[in-house]
Amino acid sequence: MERERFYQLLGKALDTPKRWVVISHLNPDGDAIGSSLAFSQFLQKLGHEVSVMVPNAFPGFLAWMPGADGILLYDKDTPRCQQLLAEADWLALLDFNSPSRAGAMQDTLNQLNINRILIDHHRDPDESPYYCVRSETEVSSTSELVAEIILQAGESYLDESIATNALVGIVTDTGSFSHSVFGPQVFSICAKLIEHAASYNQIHQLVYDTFSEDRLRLLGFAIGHKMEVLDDYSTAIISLDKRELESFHYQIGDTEGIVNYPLSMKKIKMAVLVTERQGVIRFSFRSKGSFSVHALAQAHFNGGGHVNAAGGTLNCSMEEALEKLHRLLPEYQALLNQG
Ligand SMILES: [Mn+2]
Repeated sequence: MERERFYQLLGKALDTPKRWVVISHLNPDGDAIGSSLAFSQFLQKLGHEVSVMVPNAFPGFLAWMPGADGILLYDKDTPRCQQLLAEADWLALLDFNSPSRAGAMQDTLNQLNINRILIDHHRDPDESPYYCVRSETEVSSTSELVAEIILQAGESYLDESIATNALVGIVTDTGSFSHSVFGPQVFSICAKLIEHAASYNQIHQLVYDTFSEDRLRLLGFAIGHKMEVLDDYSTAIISLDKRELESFHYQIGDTEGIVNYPLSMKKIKMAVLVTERQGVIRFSFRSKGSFSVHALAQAHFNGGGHVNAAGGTLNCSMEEALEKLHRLLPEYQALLNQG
C-alpha cells in the first residue's frame, strides 16, 4: 500500500474515538513491546480507548518501559482478553504479518469480523485482510514506523513515554545501531525521540545492563562449550537444550542476543541459535551481507523474518533439528561463501 494512501486511511480511522486492541507477536521483543506501547499511547492522546495485548510473557528487561505494567498477556488472562477483543471496534497488529505469530490468539483473531490495521517491517506481508497497511522492510523496526506516524501527526504528540518506548524498539531491533540501519532516516527520527526522552544513556542501561549472573554464565557456556564453527559453510551453530537451560535457571529473555556473538568473527556469515523450549525447537538465524536467513527459515523451518535476522520452529528433538540444519548446509554453501 502506498504510504500516502495509508495516511489517508489512517486519518479516517483515527477521526472518531473507538475501542482499539493493539496486538503484537508471540515471544514479544523490545520492538514488539516498544511499538505497541508507543502506538497505544498515541491513540490514547487522540481520545481512543486502548488495550495492549500480547500472546505470552515478555522478557523482564522490558518491564520498566512506560505502560508495560498494563500489557495483557493472552495466555495468563484469556477470558479478559477475549472479552476485550469481542468488544473492540478496531485491531492494530504491530511487528508481525503472519497469523501464526499470534500464537494461541490466532483462532480468536481470525474469527473477529472487525477492521484491522497493520504496521510492520517483516517481509512478504499479505495486505488483503487489512483496512490499511504500513509495511516497509528497509526500516530499522516497527517502532521507527510508529514514530514516523506520530511525527507525521505532529511532534506535539510526542512525550517522554512515547519517545522512550519507540527508542527501546529501535535500539533493540538494530542491536544498538549495529545492523538494520538502511540510511539516515532512523537517526533523524531518533534525534527527535531523544529530544523528548529522559536520557538515552539510561534507556540503554535499562535494556542492556540487566543480566543476572546466571544469564551471563549461560552466555559464557554457550560460546565456550556449545558453539560449533563450520568453516566450510562460514557458519556457526549454538545449541542449548532444555536440561542445559535449566541448569542456568533459564528465564525468558536469557538467550536473547546470544545468536549475535558468532557473527563477530570475521569468517562467519551465518549464526544459528537452536534452543529447546516447551517441547518445541526454536531457531534464531542471523547473517551478514546478502545471505538471506529469511529465505532459509521460510523454506525449511516454518518461519521467516528479515534478510539478516529470522526465526523458525520445528516440532522434533534437538538431535533431529541439528541433523536437519547440517543436512541443509551443503545446499547453501555457495551462497554462504559468497563475497
Ligand atoms: Mn521488529
